Amino acid sequence: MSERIFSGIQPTGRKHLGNYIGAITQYVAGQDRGEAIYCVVDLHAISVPYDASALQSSVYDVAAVLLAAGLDPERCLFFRQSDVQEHTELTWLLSSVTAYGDLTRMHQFKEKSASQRELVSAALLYYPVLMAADVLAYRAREVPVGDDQRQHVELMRDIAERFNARFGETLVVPEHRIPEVGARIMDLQMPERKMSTTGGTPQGTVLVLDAPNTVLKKFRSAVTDSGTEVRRAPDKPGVSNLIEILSAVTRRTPEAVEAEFDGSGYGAFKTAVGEAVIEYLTPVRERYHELRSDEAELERMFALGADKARAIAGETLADVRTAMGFRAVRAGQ
Ligand code: AQP
Repeated sequence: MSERIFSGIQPTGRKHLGNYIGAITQYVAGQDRGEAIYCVVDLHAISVPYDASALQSSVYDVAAVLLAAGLDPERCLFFRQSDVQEHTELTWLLSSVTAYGDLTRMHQFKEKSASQRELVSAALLYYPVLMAADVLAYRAREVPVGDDQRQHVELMRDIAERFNARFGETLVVPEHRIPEVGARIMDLQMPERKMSTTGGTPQGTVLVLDAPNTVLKKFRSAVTDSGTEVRRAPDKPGVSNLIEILSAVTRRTPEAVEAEFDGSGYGAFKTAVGEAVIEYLTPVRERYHELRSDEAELERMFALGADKARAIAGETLADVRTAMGFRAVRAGQ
């Protein structure tokens, strides 16, 4: 059987270039490599303050972005996390083999809990256990993610290994797949921080659905440094990031980008990166609007996906329940 691949993405239409290069392009490529399973992780979205009345709309937004990028429900299994209740039950069962201390050490928990003003929810702490349940429910071998999710995938490996050691071989221990170029796209205004939905600057965050002139403006005002050379270096995070972006969107090596722009100065280079990104994102933006307008079709796709997902996750959950000493409860029982 071909490799099973699983990844999830949060519901928002404000997907940025980091999400696109680091994760979404890998999802599309995964369809040709193995049995690809992707889901919109709406249950993860409630770990921070959110607008309940806008949640479904955000789910449709991200679904349309993914389909516009090339996800094809005929070639992958694509569903909405909250439609498959097995994820939540498995989260609780896996929490018994998850170390509390590990959860408090997760970078994402530390950063996001520090930025919450009113409530640091237990859901924020539990986020990686739910993510482990997402992947382990499908016995996926490969998890395509950006570099910021490396620690969460390490944790889900520990959870699977501890479960198997305690209750017998039941779960597949997954591995992350992080792209060589574009695994960590940085904010254009603060290139020492990753481009981010919640933690970045608006001017330094390029959205997949930004209008072309907005994209160009953001690149033209990108922070560089006082030098003139277009080359990667630890003391040139802004220029290094732009080289990485151009390399990813034109599918060339960073060395080839450096050679092409050798001696051309930052102004011309920034404009060239902006124009290449516009060319890269325009077909996605155009397809998005068409797909987003048909919510009934998106719902139909989610319903089909959920049925297939439940069939797989239900089997795993039954095995986990049995291994842990519970009655199995399979569909129809
Ligand atoms: N800057 C980035 N460069 C490369 N990849 C990135 N990813 C996120 N930021 C970058 C990857 O995108 C996928 C989307 O995951 P998500 O929708 O669950 O969002 P997230 O991981 O929480 O990242 P965001 O969108 O930046 O939100 P914030 O910062 O608000 O948490 C993941 O595979 C991620 O690695």
